[in-house]
Amino acid sequence: MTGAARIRSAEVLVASPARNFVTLRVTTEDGVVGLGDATLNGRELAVAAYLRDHVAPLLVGRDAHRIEDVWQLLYRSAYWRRGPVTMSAVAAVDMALWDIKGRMAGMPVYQLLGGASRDGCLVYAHASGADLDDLGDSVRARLDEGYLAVRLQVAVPGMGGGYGVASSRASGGRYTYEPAKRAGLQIEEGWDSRRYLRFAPDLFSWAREEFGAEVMLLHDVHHRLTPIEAARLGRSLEPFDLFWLEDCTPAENQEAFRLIRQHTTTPLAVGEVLNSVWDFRTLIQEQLIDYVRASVTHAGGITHLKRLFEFAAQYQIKSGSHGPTDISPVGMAAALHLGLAIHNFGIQEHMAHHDLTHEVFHTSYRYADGYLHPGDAPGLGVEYNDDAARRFAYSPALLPAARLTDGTVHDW
Ligand code: EZ4
Ligand code: CO
Repeated sequence: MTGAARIRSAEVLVASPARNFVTLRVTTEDGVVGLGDATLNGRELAVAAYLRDHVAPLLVGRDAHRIEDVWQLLYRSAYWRRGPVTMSAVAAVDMALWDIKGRMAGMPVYQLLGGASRDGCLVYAHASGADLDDLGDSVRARLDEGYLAVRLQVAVPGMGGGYGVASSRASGGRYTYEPAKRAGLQIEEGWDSRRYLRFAPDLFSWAREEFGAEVMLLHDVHHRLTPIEAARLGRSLEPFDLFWLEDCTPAENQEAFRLIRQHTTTPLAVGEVLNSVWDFRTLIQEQLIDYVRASVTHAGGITHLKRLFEFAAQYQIKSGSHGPTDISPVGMAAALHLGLAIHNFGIQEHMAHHDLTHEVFHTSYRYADGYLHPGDAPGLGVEYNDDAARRFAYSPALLPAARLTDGTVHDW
C-alpha cells in the first residue's frame, strides 16, 4: 500500500498574462507539486481570499491521496454550501490533488479516471464579426485551422453590438474575444430582443449557404431571452441544423425549460454559470437539455463534474464544458482528461489562450484537426513558470452589464 503524501503547502498564485488567472499550487512533503485552476472571471480575488484564508490552512498535513475525503470535507464542513466562489475553490483543490496523484503514479489523469473512451476531444472554436463579411473571414480562419465546429456570434444590425463580438483582431487575423474589461468603470452594452430575434435566422441561413451542411454550427444567446422568446428562436433556427443553442434563457428556474422544450427540437446547452449537480436536477431528470455546460473550474473540480456528467449520462445528455480563455490552461487540461475518459462526452469549447498565457502555463495538451488531446505527461500535464508569472501583475477587470433601450438592467 502506498503511504500517505502529506501536504506541506498550498499557495495561491495570482497573475495576469494577457488576462487574470488564479492558480492553486499544492506541494507534498516529498516535493510533488499539483496545480488547480481557481479563476472566476471578474471575481478572482474573492476565490483567492477564500482559498488563502479558509482552505489552505485546512490542507496542510493532510494526505493528498484522499481526494474524495478532502472534497467532502471542504464541501460539507464549510457548512455554507455551493455557489461559484466556494465551488471554484473546492475545484482548484480537487484538480491539484488529481494532478499529484497522477504525477506520483506516473500516469496522465485520464488513465486514473478509467482510461480513454475516445481518440481525442472534439472542440468548437469561436468566430465573430461586426457584420456578416467580417464574420465570414473569422469563420474561414477557423475552418482553415481545421475546426469542425464553430460558434457564430455577430453584431445585430441597428443594435451597435451584441453578445460575443470580438472588439479587436489580433495578429495573424485571430479574433480575441475577452468580455472582461480592464477599465475603472463597468462597461454597459445595449440589448434589444426583438431586433435579435428577427436577425438570428438570417444569420444562420447565410451561414449554411456560405459554409455548407457539414460544419457544426453553435450559437450562444447568453441568457438574454424569456422562455417563450427562446422557444420561438429555437423553432426559427430548426432549418439550419444547429449543433446547439446555448443559454437561451437564465436557468436558475430549471422548470422554464419545459416550455422551451415543448416548442423546439433545436438541441439545448445550459449551465456555464451553474456549479452543482443540484442546479441541473430538473434539467437532467426531465431531459430538458442536451448538453451540460458546467466547467471543471467552477463546478467543484474533476470529482464533482464527473458525478454530474455520469448523472446526465443516464438521461442521454452529453457534456459540453465551458472553455473560454477565463478557464486557465490548468482548467482546460483537467477538462480534457475528464472529457477523454467519460462515455457521454459531447464537445469541448476551445478558445485558444494568448501567447503570453502560455509563457506562464506550459501544457502537454495539443490541438490537431478539430480535436484536443490532453497528452501523456503524468498528472494534468501543466507546469507553472513563476519567473514568467512575476512579469504579469494582477489588474482588475470587470464583465460588462447589459441594458435595454429604455435603460433597464438586463441579463448580461
Ligand atoms: O461570456 O466565460 O460560452 N461562453 C461564454 C463565455 C462567457 C465568459 C464570461 O466570463 O459565454 O465567453
Ligand atoms: Co456561453
